[in-house]
Amino acid sequence: MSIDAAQHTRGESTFVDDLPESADLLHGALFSSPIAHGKLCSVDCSAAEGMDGVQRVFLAADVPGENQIGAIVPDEPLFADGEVHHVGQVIALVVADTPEIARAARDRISAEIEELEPIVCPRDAQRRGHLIVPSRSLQRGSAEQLAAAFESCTTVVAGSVEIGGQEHLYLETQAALAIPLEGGRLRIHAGTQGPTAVQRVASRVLDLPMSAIEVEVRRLGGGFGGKEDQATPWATFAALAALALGRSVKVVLQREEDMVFTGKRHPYQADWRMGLDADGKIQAYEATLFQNAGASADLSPAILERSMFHATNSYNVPHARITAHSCRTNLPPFTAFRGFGGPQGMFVIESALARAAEELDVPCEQLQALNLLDEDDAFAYGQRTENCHARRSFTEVAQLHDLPKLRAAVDAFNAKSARHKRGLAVMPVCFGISFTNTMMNQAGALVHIYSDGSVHVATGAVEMGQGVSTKLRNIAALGLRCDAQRVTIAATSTTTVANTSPTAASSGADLNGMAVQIACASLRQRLDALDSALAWDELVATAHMQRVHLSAGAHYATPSIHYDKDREHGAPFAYHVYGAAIVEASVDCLRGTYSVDAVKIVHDAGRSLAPLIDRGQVEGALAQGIGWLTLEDLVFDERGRLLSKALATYKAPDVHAMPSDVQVKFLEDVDNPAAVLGSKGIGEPPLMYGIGAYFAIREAARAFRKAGQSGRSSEHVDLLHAPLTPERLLLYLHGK
Ligand code: MTE
Ligand code: LUZ
Ligand code: MOS
Repeated sequence: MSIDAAQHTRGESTFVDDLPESADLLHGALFSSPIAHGKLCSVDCSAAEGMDGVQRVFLAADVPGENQIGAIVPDEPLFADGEVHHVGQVIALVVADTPEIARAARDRISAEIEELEPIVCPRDAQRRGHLIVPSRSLQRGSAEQLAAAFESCTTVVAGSVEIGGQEHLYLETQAALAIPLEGGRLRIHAGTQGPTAVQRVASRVLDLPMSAIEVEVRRLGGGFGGKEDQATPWATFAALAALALGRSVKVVLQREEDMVFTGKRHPYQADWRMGLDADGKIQAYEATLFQNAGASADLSPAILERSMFHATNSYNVPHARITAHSCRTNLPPFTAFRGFGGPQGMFVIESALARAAEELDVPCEQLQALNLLDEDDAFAYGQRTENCHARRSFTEVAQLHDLPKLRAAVDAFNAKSARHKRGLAVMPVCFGISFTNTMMNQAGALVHIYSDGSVHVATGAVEMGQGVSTKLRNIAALGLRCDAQRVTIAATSTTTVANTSPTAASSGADLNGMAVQIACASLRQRLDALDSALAWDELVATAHMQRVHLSAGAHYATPSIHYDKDREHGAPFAYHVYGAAIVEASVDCLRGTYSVDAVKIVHDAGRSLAPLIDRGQVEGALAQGIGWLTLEDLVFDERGRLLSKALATYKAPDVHAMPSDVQVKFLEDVDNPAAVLGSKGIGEPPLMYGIGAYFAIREAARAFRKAGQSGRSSEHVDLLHAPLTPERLLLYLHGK
């Protein structure tokens, strides 16, 4: 069980907005652009400044250092300056005695904005040359070989898809509290996955050394990638005001502000072409990805890279070319979201396979099974598979649940039923673990054993509900050979472990866990040197008496990973996670409603560090994946305004959206030499099982269309776009 579970249940766990408030606390509210693209001519703050209880209004000119927060590309001002590039871009910060006064004052600010034409479509942006970074192309085999492979194929299919974005909907909205300390220093309590990122950006904006800024994170009420980079501005606003006013300042976004101001999962568009030989083997695959990056880079270039890497999912594709454009539009900067571009890349090849299966009139799972990765197969980025469980997990899930029988049952049902149809899809997943940016794959730990035998573990890992603290505690207890109950996990702080990567890329437990293991091993060695058979508490007390150093720090850097961007070649991942899911759905074809009935998963979790937590991660990720492709419809209008900006207009998956039958089996007897104690990262990969829900529903709907076109059973109907909402499904079922 999670070490936080009891506290959470009792309502005792604290989040940023629960921290004790000092008497001098002030509150911030943000005035942002109502216009997606325009010239910012003037801002009138006089009415706001004149209000009782308003302390100050901050604008771009009030930034003491650089008005710049872009981490990968310096293209994102903290405050809009001269121009606005998306709706919700912050123009001014109001600081007042209460949150109510701050918001009322914010509502009295006005800006004169000369509207310019917004771009909302990534293809438009690409056509006009508005790219975040130069486009990239990843290739397996030469261009000539690819062309020849297409020539030799007996089946070639091609198409286009559009994939929607996704709102993170973490329960705790973006929040930060900045406290001025003596000597011009600051402490920031931030709801961030990346305390060091907040520290670095605040230092740049405030023109202070990083050592003058402490960032502390107790836990997050969910992050899901939405706080990997995008927790930074709110913390920086709070810090700026706290430094200027010498008082504590809190900034907490309301739900609608959070939905409008912050970036989400990237919408993508893609063109693809796939060639198969007479045996059904994929010989050639080509995809062009158009990533809607929004108005500034944020993490888009890294996300684009992962989309490319995962564009062939679990398949061995001998000739491939993946071209990817990161397109600058006038929407909020899209950002990390569980899967980090991988899901979009995988959705495209699954669309191609589904279409190929229709063309060949065979069940898609037959084509999938034929093309799975085996040991020592190559990915398009050059790395080869090692300890590959793609085929094993696919075969196990098929055997465990008698896939041929499930398939026959679906076909039999559809033959008899006119209005209700069923569909089935298998979704294999192969996901690389490591930050694709090799430099980021490092972590630190600091472990203290106190003289009474209790243990304090500090790392750079942020607890966001994923259970990393529980895993770290288990690793420490094993390493020290003490009872897990003696181990406490510290709040994450830049003062205990420095220069940390964000907790992301499903590698939080991997990287920080290794550092903890190393620190504990050196402590244990010191205790073992006492050569005593004493029990833990006495052993520690004795060690202290004998002046043994009972603290240890350690650093871990993932060995042997590398990637050469110029050659688009390397081995960026420490290892891959594999699995497969069978998804069954049924559709009421009169009403366009559907249900996802069953999801049966076989997943490779390695040797789990906490089996119950890993099961929860699989189920939670699955729910997010199903929601992304079926219910969650992120809608912007042509002027770049978010229409789905409340829970009344944005349908998130609830318990009813989850299949009543979810079965998760972990592969048994699997080891992983590349991660701590043989474990595997688990946070992101299972999200992609949700892709199967889309294809299962789509298959049911196609069965209905086919039945309506008597005799012409293999007639091609266009692929649907995602998400497959009931509205979209109804149009497909009854449209022309
Ligand atoms: N689980 C919960 N409950 N809350 C979260 O915010 N984030 C996910 C995943 N699982 C998340 C979660 C994402 S996007 C990642 S990258 C991983 O957890 C990060 O944690 P880990 O690296 O410790 O697995
Ligand atoms: N963040 C990042 C990530 O910076 N690089 C990655 O490769 C990554 N992958 C998944 C999630 N977050
Ligand atoms: Mo997760 S998208 O790596 O925060």
